[in-house]
Amino acid sequence: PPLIRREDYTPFPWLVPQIALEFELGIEHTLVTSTLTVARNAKAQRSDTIRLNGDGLTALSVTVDGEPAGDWSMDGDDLILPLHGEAHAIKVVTAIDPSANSQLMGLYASSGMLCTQCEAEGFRRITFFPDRPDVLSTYTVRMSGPKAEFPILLCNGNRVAEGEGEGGTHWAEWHDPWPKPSYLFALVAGDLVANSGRFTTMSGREVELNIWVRAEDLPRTEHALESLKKSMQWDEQAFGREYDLDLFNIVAVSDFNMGAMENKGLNVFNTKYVLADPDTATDADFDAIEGVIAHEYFHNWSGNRVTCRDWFQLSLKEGFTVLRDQLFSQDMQGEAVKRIEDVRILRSAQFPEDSGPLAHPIRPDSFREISNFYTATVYNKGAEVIRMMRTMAGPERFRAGCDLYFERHDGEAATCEDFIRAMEEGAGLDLEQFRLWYSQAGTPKVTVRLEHSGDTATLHLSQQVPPTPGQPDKQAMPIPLRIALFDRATGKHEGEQLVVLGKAEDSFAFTGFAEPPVLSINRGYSAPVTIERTVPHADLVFLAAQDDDSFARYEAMQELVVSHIVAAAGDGLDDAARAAGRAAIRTALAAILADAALDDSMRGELVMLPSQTYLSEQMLIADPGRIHAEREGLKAWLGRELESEFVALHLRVSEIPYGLEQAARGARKIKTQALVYLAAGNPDLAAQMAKAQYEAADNMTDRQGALMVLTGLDSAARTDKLIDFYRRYQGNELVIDKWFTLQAISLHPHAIEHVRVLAGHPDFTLRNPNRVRSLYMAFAGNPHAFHGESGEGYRMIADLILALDPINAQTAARFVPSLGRWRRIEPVRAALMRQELERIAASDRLSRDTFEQVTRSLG
Ligand code: HT7
Ligand code: ZN
Repeated sequence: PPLIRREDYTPFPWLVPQIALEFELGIEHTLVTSTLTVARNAKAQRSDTIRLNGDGLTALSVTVDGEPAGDWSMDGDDLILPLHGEAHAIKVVTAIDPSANSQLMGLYASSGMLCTQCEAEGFRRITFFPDRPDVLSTYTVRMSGPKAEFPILLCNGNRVAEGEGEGGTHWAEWHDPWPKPSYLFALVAGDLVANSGRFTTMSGREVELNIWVRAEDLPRTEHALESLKKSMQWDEQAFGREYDLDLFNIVAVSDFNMGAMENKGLNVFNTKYVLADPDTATDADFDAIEGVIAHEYFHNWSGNRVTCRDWFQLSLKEGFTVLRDQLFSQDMQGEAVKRIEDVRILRSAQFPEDSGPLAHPIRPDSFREISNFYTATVYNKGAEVIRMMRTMAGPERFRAGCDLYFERHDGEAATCEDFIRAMEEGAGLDLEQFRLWYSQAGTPKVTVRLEHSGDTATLHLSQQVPPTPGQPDKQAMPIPLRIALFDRATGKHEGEQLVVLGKAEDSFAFTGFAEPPVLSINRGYSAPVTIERTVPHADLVFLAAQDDDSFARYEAMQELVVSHIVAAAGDGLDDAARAAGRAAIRTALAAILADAALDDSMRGELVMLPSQTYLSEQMLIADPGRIHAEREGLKAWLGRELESEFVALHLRVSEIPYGLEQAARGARKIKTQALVYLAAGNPDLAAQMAKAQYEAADNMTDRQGALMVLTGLDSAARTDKLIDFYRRYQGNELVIDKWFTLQAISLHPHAIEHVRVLAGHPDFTLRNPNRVRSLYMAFAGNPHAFHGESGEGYRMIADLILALDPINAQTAARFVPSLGRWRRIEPVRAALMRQELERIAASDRLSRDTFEQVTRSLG
């Protein structure tokens, strides 16, 4: 497959101002007639041919200006048509079989309905078209089909006409007034019902809102509808962005490659991000639904009204929209906890990407398959980069920059550079050097030393941006660090400051400190970097107990644990050092458990041990077995040391009745955390308590939490409750996904055998991405099972990739990074991982998706 380079971008020689599409719908046979109005693009180089992208299509007929075209040809999958005039009408007919589309890109069938996924390059699986985001057209769509099978016919924009046809068919015509690229096209036909609502926009437009689902799912749609209303309201108030159609439809489908899709006026969602009620969805599910609904809604401006010029600019819409959804969720769910959760995701998903063979800048320079670049780097690091601009400018000036960007580029296909320029002008920032954040990959490491002499504290900072594939040498980047210097005696500081480290090394002096202060740095996680410093345990215990920045408090606790486990799993610790490290962690944890001023939700964050992935990231070469043993050993020791505190905590929060308010949600979170420590320290006691929690549960958060703990233990209640859970929820796809996941992530020593058996379960199928992820993605993230010494875990994932690739290449390729980390793993396991990658690479029928990921991982 060819390498596509950012620097090779050229505008398309033809404009396509209008497209009329006609669909004669059938699950196995759909006929598509597409009529394009094309005109020469004065801003591009003249060409006397037009390239219409296709993917697996056959043209049944091609006409130009009403005459059959005899001179078209195929170049690979693309249709090439000679065109000599200034403007033409091109008509192409194609036939497709949605039921055979297991890739879930283009038009496909899911549970008896038809739906589309066109981003990034799915439209070319429906009809021949210049399938690139800088070709914007106005769409008119007519669809017809059997009414009994497809009573509901939906498309982008507004329905302008409908009627009955012959032989039990009906039809509808839709028009979208907003020009859009083909990736935002959507069509849905099926037997659906809606939970409907209304929203009045700030200028008084009445918008009809619909959440479309299968009839049996209707009772679980209220939260999605409310989330949509909140998102619409928030975008008006926080960004001044108003909705621009009279209708906003969301459709939930069970078979979906990603979370959701922002098609203009017709968002298509994975059911996982729509359906919720307390019995079937956890608090985390409720929050994720609110966040994803917001994300897709916010795309209406950051993505749809202003779209991307080419796919290298993906972070322009994704990074920005993730930041917008994070700010929204901070406002809805609480700023401190949400920030910690977002940083945890960044560290566990993006940091490994940035330090491995698949590292790429947030604006990549080249790709073979764009689907491989919907990554945590483009999304989450992209959001962090824009967040840094906000931190440097302050919220008001940042808003002015956003306003200018939307105003200047409305209706255009823009670039990251356009965004940066709007920020420079609108927010008054100099971003010359900051542009490096768009072009350099790798997580910068900032080394910190605080020196004290006389009444001056001097902060010495240096930065190092590590080499990444294709980028051996890096330049220093501007790194905004929010800091505070605490007086040890009073526990107070004189105000937070922002220092921007713009050079390889720099020093910053602060006066008025008779005694050495305690440094709190990168508060709120103001820059996506790692901080390296030698700091006494006592300072970290101090910050964990009393930093007034919640994130910094969490960070101090993490640093305390990370430094201990990394030392223990690396060179090893002597008894005295181990005892001192553990004692410091115990002191800090006990203070957190005892702190009556803390809300339980924040307590739940503070007591969470760093993940194995994050711990591995801290080591040049990681031994997963040793890290796992040290982490579990520490957890068990803390569970025993603080057993009575955890039992008392569990008892206290168990008294709080189910509710959606913060206090009750916090109670549910810390309840299971307490069980997790107890399960490590005193498994018999924890098994009893988890069983009781499961039996008393009147909501999924408590029930799933209890079952998660039980699944990791060898107790009689384990099998009992797993059977009960399955029976209780049999037929509910999303909850059965949880059942698969709980067993795949389990700490049980036989987890790998359980996964093997579950792969043969009648409910398991490779055709549903949620089900595949629920078993195998969960397993690949289970360190002790996946990294088992025999290499069986690696074999299992390689087998999965090979089996899934022909069915769903996008989903298969997403499993490759778990094996691609081999260079950072101890040599015996590394050889086994590499061997599996080579076995995959040896297949001669790999998809472009998997081929690219495997080659990069081995390269
Ligand atoms: N913009 C959407 C991306 C997406 C996607 C990409 C590739 C293949 C399938 C897909 N489904 C959705 C989702 C988003 O970021 O909002
Ligand atoms: Zn998005």
